[in-house]
Amino acid sequence: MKQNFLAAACLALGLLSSSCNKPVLPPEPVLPVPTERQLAWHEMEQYAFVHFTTNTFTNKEWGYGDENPSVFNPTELDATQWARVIKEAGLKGIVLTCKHHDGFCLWPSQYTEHSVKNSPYKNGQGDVVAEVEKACREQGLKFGVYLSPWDRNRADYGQPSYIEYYRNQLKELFTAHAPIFEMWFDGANGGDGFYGGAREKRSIDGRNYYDWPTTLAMIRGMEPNVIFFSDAGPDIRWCGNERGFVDETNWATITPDTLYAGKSGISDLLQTGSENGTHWIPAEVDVSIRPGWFYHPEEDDKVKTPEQLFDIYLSSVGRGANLILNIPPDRRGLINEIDVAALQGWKKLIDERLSNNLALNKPVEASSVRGKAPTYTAANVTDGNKDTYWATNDDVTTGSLVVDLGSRQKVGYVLVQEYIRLGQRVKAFSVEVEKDGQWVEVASGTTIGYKRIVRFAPVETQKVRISISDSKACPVISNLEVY
Ligand code: FUL
Repeated sequence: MKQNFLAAACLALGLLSSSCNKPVLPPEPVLPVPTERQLAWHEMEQYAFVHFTTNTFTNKEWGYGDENPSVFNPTELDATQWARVIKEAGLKGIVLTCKHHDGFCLWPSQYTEHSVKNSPYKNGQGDVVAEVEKACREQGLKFGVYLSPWDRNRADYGQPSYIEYYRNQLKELFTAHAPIFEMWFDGANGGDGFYGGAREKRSIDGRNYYDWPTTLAMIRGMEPNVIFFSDAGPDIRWCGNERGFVDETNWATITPDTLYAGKSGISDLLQTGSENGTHWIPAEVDVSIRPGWFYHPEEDDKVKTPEQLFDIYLSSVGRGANLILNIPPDRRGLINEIDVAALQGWKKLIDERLSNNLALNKPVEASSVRGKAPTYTAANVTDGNKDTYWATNDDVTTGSLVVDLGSRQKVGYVLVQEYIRLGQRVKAFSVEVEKDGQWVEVASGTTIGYKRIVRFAPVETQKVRISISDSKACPVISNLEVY
């Protein structure tokens, strides 16, 4: 009687093997692993970038810094429209260019005259940063800031006093608009600029001039959960291109030293990360819905189509990166109707193709289960719970999962996720479908990471198998979806 009770308790707890002799401990993490704030960032998956400043009115991409603030005159600016369109597209936040390279500030900073306060916008009484933040809060979107380190307007750019100016502005933003989920540090620096009338080329030693460690510590003190973006992290990295993809092989791990070395091939490295990188610094894919980052009327016929945006989704979110999709408001201060239509079409494609998970709550069989313990059972991958996972014994670094869809279904996508709290592991996998009693390979890949979506020519099948053929340690899979 007592033994039966013990066995039942063991099974209920799920922590012991079916023989109930010894506890089956979870796999040891494969280091490095993400921080809590990085995990929260991974789960956002996609958000918007909004580029808007005097460039919108002067039709430039990089303002020189000598623009008269009077050119900034959006007559119908409606931040609520931005936030609504962005939310309806399925994006989870907005990162706003509070100041681009021209130095013009979208808020009435007390430290400069080069801002909205000297523009016709709301007769100098407007504050675009505050309006966008408020609209984000109302729509349940997160808010992030871009503040260009390179400032082509400031006379003292290149001097120590500019660093103080830059930090003062960060204090203004982080004090008035907390919580801020992401801070974008742009590495661009073209050298020449207005610089208070000097109109010259200035070169700075980017690695030392900004004294980033002090600046980041200051911000972290104000906003402990902020995610810092820069080419090299520290929290998230640039993906190495502005065309909307990371490599099919995408490690969230990388060694920051290799990024600072300034050698050729850095873009390739940023696109793949490194299998044995020392830090968890996942990639963010930044791309614009239009050719430029700012609105230009002549690009109205070059807005990406819903299909192009869907491809970008698969090559960013579908490869374990996050997507920051730039949507630049036009001169009225509205997201243009053409962009709105493209976003709506894109959302429709995602909903049509990736919202009816045929594998949800369907039975799964695994090649083996860690210690034969229910805690690590195969069914954890289809239970819709991201906190449960299937794992194998430590000495098993290959394995497969077969999901039975219950009846023949037309399938064309498989979505897989590793339980990244225990590190990124998988190096090679394949997807097969059962056809006339045989397994037929329809796709294969390398890394999985936070999320991997593979697309293949649609096929009818009742059973789908995912096989892991190479992994840094025992595979730990939290989710498997089929569409
Ligand atoms: C680049 C900048 O130079 C572009 O203007 C844009 O802001 C892009 C997101 O980053 O480095």
